[in-house]
Amino acid sequence: MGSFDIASNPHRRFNALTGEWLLVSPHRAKRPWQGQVEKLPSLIQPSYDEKCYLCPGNKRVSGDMNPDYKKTYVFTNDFAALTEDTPESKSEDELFKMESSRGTARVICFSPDHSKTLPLMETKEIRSVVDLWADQYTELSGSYQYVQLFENKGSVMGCSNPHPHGQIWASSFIPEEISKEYSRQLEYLKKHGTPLLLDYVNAELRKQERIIFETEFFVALVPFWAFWPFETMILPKFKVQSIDRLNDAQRDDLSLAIGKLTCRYDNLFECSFPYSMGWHNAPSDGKEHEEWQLHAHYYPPLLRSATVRKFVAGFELLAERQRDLTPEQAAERLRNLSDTHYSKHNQE
Ligand code: H2U
Ligand code: ZN
Repeated sequence: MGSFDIASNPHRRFNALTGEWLLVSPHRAKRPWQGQVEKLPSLIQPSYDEKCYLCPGNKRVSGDMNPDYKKTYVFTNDFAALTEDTPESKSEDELFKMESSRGTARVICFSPDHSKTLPLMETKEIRSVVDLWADQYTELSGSYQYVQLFENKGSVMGCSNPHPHGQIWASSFIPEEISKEYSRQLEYLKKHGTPLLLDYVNAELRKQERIIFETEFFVALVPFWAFWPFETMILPKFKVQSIDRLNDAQRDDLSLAIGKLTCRYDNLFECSFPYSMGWHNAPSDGKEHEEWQLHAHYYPPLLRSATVRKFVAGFELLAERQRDLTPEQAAERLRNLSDTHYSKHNQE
């Protein structure tokens, strides 16, 4: 038994943001990259699909017609998981606790072009999406305790349509993940007087082990406690609680960062890279939320190639989440990728 080496010995890492432990087994990841890396045929989509319910001018399942939109488009989800007019109900029974929930769900089209996913957009086109997220947050945070802005991309993530789009769910309650992050950030602020994620991003910038890239105002990194093989976060380098508070220059810079990260993701396995991503804005429950820092999480399911995904089963489902590839190895791979999309390289 020699001395402990974090790059090769099994260990547990603590997620400072959620308070959960994760098992890391780096010795198991020694094999992956010798294995064959399969390539999927690149997902070429037409700019307009007459069968797509999100394309401009097309009819949705509800019978409503989409307008001939030019940039972005928002509508109330025809199959919303939350309803605005749910009757009040609550049970405090210790074993059968429940409460009724209210909310709304919207679908947002990122582009009128059926084929233009975020990594294929110009920075100024991504900027329209950032502005839309900010406006939606402003509007919905006036009526709901929490607004979740997210994107489910790829059929492996259960996304039903390749047309570039995201969703927004606004709820009368603070959901579980947010409530965990709130407790941890509040506790940290009380102890140190500074926001947890601001101290975290500064510490990561000093270490330079998990940074993928930096822009003027933002950092993309693989968090120390990442669970998914290529999980990342986008973090601001300055104090800000929600996306609506970003100024013009910061929004432009964020659009650049989103373009770079999603492009590197596509380049990793030369495919339209699937993920679930979302913004964690401060809850809109009327509190100040000095503890909160705006951030995005990207959770991609792919492990070794476009066709090998990670499954959450066995020990991970029953006991504790686990990963093989270390966050440092994942960051190194993403750091070394190009900011030019592979489809453009291949055209040259
Ligand atoms: P996905 O990201 O899961 O594919 O979401 C697409 C959403 O679009 C889904 O939540 C909604 C579905 O309810 N939808 C409509 O609102 N109208 C339609 O005509 C089809 C799909
Ligand atoms: Zn479409």
